[in-house]
Amino acid sequence: MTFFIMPINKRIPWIVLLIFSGLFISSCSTTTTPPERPNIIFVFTDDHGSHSVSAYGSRILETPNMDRLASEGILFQNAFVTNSICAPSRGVLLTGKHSHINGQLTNAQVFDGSQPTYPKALQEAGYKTALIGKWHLQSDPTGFDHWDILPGQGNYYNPVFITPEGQHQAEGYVTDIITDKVIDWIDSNKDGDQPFMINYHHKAPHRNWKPGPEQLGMFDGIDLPEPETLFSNWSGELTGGEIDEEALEGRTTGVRTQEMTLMNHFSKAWDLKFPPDSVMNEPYAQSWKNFHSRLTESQREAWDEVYDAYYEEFKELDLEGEELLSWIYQRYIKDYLTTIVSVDDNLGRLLDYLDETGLADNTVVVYTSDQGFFLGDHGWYDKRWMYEESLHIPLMIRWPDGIAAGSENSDLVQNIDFAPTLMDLAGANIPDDVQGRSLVPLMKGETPSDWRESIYYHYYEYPGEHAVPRHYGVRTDTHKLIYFYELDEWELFDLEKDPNEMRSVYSDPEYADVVAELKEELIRLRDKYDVPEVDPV
Ligand code: SGN
Ligand code: CA
Repeated sequence: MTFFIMPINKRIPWIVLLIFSGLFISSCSTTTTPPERPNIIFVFTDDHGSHSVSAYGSRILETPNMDRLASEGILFQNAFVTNSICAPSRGVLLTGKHSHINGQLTNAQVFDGSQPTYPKALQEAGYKTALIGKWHLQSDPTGFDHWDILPGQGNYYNPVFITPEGQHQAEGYVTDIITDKVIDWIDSNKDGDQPFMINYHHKAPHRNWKPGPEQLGMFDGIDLPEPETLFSNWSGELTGGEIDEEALEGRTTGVRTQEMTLMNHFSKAWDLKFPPDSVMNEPYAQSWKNFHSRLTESQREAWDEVYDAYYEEFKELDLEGEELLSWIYQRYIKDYLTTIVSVDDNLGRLLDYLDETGLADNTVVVYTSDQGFFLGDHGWYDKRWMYEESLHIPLMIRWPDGIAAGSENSDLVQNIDFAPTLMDLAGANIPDDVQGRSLVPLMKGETPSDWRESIYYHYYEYPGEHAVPRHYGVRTDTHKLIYFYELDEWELFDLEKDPNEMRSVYSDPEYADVVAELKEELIRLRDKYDVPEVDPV
């Protein structure tokens, strides 16, 4: 990897130019009548905020292979989840139904794998199906001819995998290993008489963001741009707990009481990865020690060389307040981005493999994530909120035989649409009770005239890690109304005037009509999606 930077000024964002080495193969594709049964590769990352993808205008990273996928296919500008947390998002992916229907409301439940899912529908339609990587649904996968999954959250280094035959441990970095397994499986199944569909599920970029051996230290000596809202200070984390009531006017209790600030809820052990001996009394110390001791000797040497230096810098600088937050942000975002660099490199490896084998033209490659993520926005990490950073997901789809290169779509699409889309591509029957809609017409630039004009969202995991209160809401192209129902508190955002959602205008008389309209729309959506009156958790 080579990259150059042009620093301008510490407070004005830096321009960062990352030039990635490696082949950049462009293919000229034309729209032709699609063959009936394409192969499908569903690339699914864990917690990938789209503001770290250059095709979405990221200011902090170049992702050449993701960009290649977008420029050779279609990029969806307005793709969202229904419930911004892992297992629920996977339940939605499999079923095409909201959490209250598929039963996966939080990460705590065991997924009911006996219900209809798209992998089963594809199997019935004659597809060979496989799942490799993160699963997180506690029950064994159903609907897959082959599966090889990480237990729970899995490990970045030397990960254990579970298959129907039992467990095995691989040596190396998880993103490389998962990709090797995916390419191997495709290679052994590409010449059969069945089309294939594979779920290629990464662990990255999930917390606690461990760089692979090739990415260790790759952003050293560079200052990455800070998000505009890094110093929101909504829980008084920069002012000794004192909250600026005026700045928070109209905001609900949850933003003050959440536990996801880089300043106060970032572990020196687990998140900053200080040497295990230096953080024995810190939260997560044991998990951190466990990780450190699972590295091979050469992995540990390479790791310690880089991370010991960060710890020394931390001690030497002895920062406080905003300067300390800036320092933590740099450490956080660099670790986070290194994991994405590896995802991007491995995506390139897969795309090259598809080119070399002649599979590229009639293989649909979908790239998306189980939810978005706060990348220091509002001083936070994690997800869960209906706010843009965690609600929005990257979504790019390439299919040279079926999608015109360079397409873009800005309709409101949601993860309930994945299952019906994949069923549609495979020529499988889409059951009437599936709540999403196929994206295939949108992929061809033919949005149906009755396409949705608003989306429904509902987050349930409270009490829970990071203390985000339960809420549901509606988002249109221009506004978002959120109801924190256990607190009986509302927020309304004007997304055109306030894209960072800094100020709720719920009580502003000028927005009374918008509030009334959106409340009506929320009732309509809850009715349409059969949401029970009483909260199902
Ligand atoms: C872990 C993380 C949390 C994260 C949840 C859910 N803590 O518990 O920060 O919110 O996963 O993430 S960690 O100490 O284990 O890193 S999810 O993507 O699986 O829903
Ligand atoms: Ca996730």
